[in-house]
Amino acid sequence: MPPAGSLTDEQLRFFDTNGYLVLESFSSAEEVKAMRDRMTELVDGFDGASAAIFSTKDHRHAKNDFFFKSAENISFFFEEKAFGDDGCLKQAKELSINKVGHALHELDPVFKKFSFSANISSLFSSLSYKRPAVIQSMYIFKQPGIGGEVVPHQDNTFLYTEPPSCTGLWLALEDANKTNGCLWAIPGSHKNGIIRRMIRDENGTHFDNPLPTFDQKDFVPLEVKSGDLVVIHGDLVHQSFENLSPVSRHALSLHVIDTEECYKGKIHLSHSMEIS
Ligand SMILES: O=C(O)CCC(=O)C(=O)O
Repeated sequence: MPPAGSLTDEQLRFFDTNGYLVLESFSSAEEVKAMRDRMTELVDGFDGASAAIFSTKDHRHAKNDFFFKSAENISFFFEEKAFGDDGCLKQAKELSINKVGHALHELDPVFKKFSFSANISSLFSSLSYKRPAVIQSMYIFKQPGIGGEVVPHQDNTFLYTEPPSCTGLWLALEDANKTNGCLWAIPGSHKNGIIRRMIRDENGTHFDNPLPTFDQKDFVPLEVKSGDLVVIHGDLVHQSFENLSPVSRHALSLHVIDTEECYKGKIHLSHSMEIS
């Protein structure tokens, strides 16, 4: 049997038309368990203090160095709604963390094994990448009751290369559905190019264009099972809603760029790692 990442012509056509693709049962139950268990250990070892809040609504995390330094380490970010009026966590730290990132692929053996597996490598061969490199990795919790929304965006806005080359990989580590905050995407939206870019300069970060209003009727839910992988074109408009349900929705997200001809110094590459 060909590796799970080796795409058929039909899958490539679907990806080209829609800008996303779901690869069912990409990861085994053992692989998923290994990553979930490892994250439990990492959270156990987290002191609960050295962290920032992550919010895609106001991008407050991008206003301090903690976020940018996290490209080189394993940092913890809290949910916006994790804190009470007294400034203390309302629940245990393991139910308060929004995500952990962004160098899990580089620094942690369990996440490294997945990120550089033969399946991932064959996926990027199928997508005709010449020198694919993982530029960031994050474990997203989408906590029960408080899991924050992720507003509509394109990954190329944040991980810009010339020409654009980012592909997102989103591995479900639990079943994801409309109730617990699955991904939603506008099929075909990747055909319209990049809407806006995040610019980082001496004044901090800003966007070159405002975020347009999208018609929610254009989004389709990407409901998936644990172990399924969603492949996301860098120009695909996607989002996820708040998780108000009592069930978490863990996922691992990797972003991969092609370093062969694309990189023009716009993003910090020193912590990207090539997929052989
Ligand atoms: O997990 C989510 O809800 C959103 C993740 C996402 O948009 C991404 O990884 O690009």
